[in-house]
Parts: sequence; structure tokens; C-alpha cells
Amino acid sequence: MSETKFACVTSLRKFGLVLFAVTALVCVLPTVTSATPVNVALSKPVSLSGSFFNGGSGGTVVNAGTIVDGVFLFRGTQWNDGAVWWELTPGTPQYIVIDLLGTYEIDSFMVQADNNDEYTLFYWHENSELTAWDVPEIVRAEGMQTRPNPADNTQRWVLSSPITTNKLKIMGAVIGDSYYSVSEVQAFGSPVPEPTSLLLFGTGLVGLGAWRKRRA
Ligand SMILES: [Ca+2]
Ligand SMILES: [Ca+2]
Repeated sequence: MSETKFACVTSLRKFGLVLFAVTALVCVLPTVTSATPVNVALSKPVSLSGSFFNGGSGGTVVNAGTIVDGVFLFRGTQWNDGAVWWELTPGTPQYIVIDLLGTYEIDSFMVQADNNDEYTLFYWHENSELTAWDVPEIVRAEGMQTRPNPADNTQRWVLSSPITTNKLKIMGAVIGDSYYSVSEVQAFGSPVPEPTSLLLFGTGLVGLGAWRKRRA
């Protein structure tokens, strides 16, 4: 082998090793960060569609961002005193959207809402709107109650299988007294690697393959 060819092969091997190291880093980082459940909805943008803080006997008006501020109201707080609340307006859809600002794999949720209603939590996946969780009514209770466990604001409702999404939506379900309110939505998961990371991963594998072939 000529000196020039030898130098070229050595450079290729180094290139492959660097790509392999970067690939390993990209692969390992999400694994490390996913060890602890992270609320991926925390402080994300919230938008209200339809009429809110309407009807009923009136109450306090709060910022929509309180739904994702990580704070639960005291158990039993009055439904229209500190939460985002609304009276059902027939014919006019009323719903809350949380933009996750990225794609996440989510495996569990918590919701604090008025006790005597059911709510539906939706998610978007490949341009379809699907149901993630039928948030149940909490009987024999009053005011704001956390689901799944009103007595524990750390217990998560775990999905039968994780979902992948970039946006959530919550609205009142059929069962209810037409007076709804939501004070907290938490979604636990980890980021899905962006296409650039996947491309790097593929390039790293190619580099590793080339390095191994030249060693053989
Ligand atoms: Ca809150
Ligand atoms: Ca209600």
C-alpha cells in the first residue's frame, strides 16, 4: 500500500470512529433523560377555542397558561375560582389546545378538573385526532379534583401503550352538568428524535460499516 493510500485509509477510519462516537451520544442521551418522567406539557402554549368564562353565576378569569403551570389547585376548590371554566354553549365547540412545540412519545397523564363532569383528552397523530384518555367523573366529591387519584397529585394515569404526538386537546364530554373547568393538564414522556438526529444516526452506521469493512 502506498503512503498516500495508507493515509487515506487511516483518515477514513478516524472519520468512521468520530461518526460512531457522535451516533452513540445521540442514542444514549434520550435514554438517560427518559429515566425520570417529565411533564412535556409544562409551560407550553395554550389556546382556548369558543366561549370561556361565560354563563353560570360568574367567577374569576385566569390566564389559560395556568392549565400547564405545573400547579394543582387545592382539592375541592370551587370550579370557577382559579381554573379555566366555561358553561356549555350548544352548537359552539369549546375546547382547549396545548401545543407541545415538538413531537413527544407520551405514556401517562394527569388532569385536574371539576369533579362532576367527564372530559375527553385528544391527541393528534398523522393528521388524525384520536382519543388519548376519557377522563372520568369523580363521584362523592366537590370542586376541583385530580384524576386519576384525587388524593395524590403525583399518581399518573398510564396508557396501555405510548402515543406519539405534538398537540393535545381537552374538552367537556357528554356526561356533565354543562359547567366545566380545568386547572391542570400534565403529559409525561420524552422527545422523539428529530429527522436530523435520525440522519446522523444513519450516517454513523454507514461510517461504522465502512470502518469495519476496511479492518477486515
Ligand atoms: Ca395549574
Ligand atoms: Ca361541572
